[in-house]
Amino acid sequence: MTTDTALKVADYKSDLKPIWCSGCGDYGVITPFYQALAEIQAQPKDTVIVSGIGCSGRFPYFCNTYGFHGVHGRALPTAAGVKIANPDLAVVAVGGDGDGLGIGGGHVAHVCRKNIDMTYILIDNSIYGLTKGQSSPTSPLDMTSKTAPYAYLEDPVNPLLMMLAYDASFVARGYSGKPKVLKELFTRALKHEGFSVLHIYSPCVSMNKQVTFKTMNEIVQPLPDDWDTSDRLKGMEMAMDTGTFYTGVVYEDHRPTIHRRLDDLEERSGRYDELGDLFRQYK
Ligand SMILES: Cc1ncc(C[n+]2csc(CCOP(=O)(O)OP(=O)(O)O)c2C)c(N)n1
Ligand code: SF4
Ligand SMILES: [Mg+2]
Repeated sequence: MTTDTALKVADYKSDLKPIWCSGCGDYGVITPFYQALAEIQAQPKDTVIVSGIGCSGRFPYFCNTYGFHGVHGRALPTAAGVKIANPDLAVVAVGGDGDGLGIGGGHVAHVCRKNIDMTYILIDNSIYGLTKGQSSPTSPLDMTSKTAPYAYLEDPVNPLLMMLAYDASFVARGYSGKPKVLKELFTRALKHEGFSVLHIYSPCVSMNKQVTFKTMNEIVQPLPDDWDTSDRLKGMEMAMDTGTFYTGVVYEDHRPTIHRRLDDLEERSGRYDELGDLFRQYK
């Protein structure tokens, strides 16, 4: 139910209009993101969007929240730092396939296993868009690019399988050609208490002529209605089916976040004066 004072979708848009190429998939990501922020009535003053570098890394500029456009590959550790400094903030990290799976790929495991309460939007276009078309960790085998003029000779990273293997506590997959579905996925990811990852395929219409809206439309399908989001192994099996791009919430687990574990330790430490004193010093 909304009231007159409720925030509207327009309240989450900044004064800067996105400068992505015409037809870029990222427009189909940011619009449902604004809608989800309005749906959960996120307070702009309590929301921080942290990004790495890339076309996708421009996200914070276009949102009427706090933002931090950091360095390439460091969206996750920077976002983790923001959350640790002020756990009351809602923190969202955003970045591309190059940012999050190439230069920044080493951070993923550690954020997943800490189960920090924040959301990661991984915007995948299988290319380095901003730097004009080099192969990325998700470029398919044989795809040509500026750096692979004949054929790409490496096998791609499977982002979904990776997030499930590292046991992120919420894993979903979406597609910028299906913005209505994305709105629901963003809403659920933002509400999840713990580390939520949303892997979104978002075609780059300028630099990647091989994985396109047309080729993606042929393989995108919703997960079955009776999908069991508690079955991680089944999720991993599904992630290995690279012929179909299933969208939806793949996996959800409700284990305590690191902040809850810390609170619990603090409570337990009350039994040991020395440790209790130490905690109080840093509170
Ligand atoms: C340390 C460092 N290395 C390389 C670059 C150059 N660089 C900027 S963005 C980028 C890749 C962007 O690709 P991706 O993360 O997939 O984002 P997209 O533009 O596709 O959204 C690279 C290599 C940089 N800015 N900093
Ligand atoms: S280069 Fe690609 S990813 Fe970047 S704005 Fe243009 S279409 Fe979008
Ligand atoms: Mg990219």
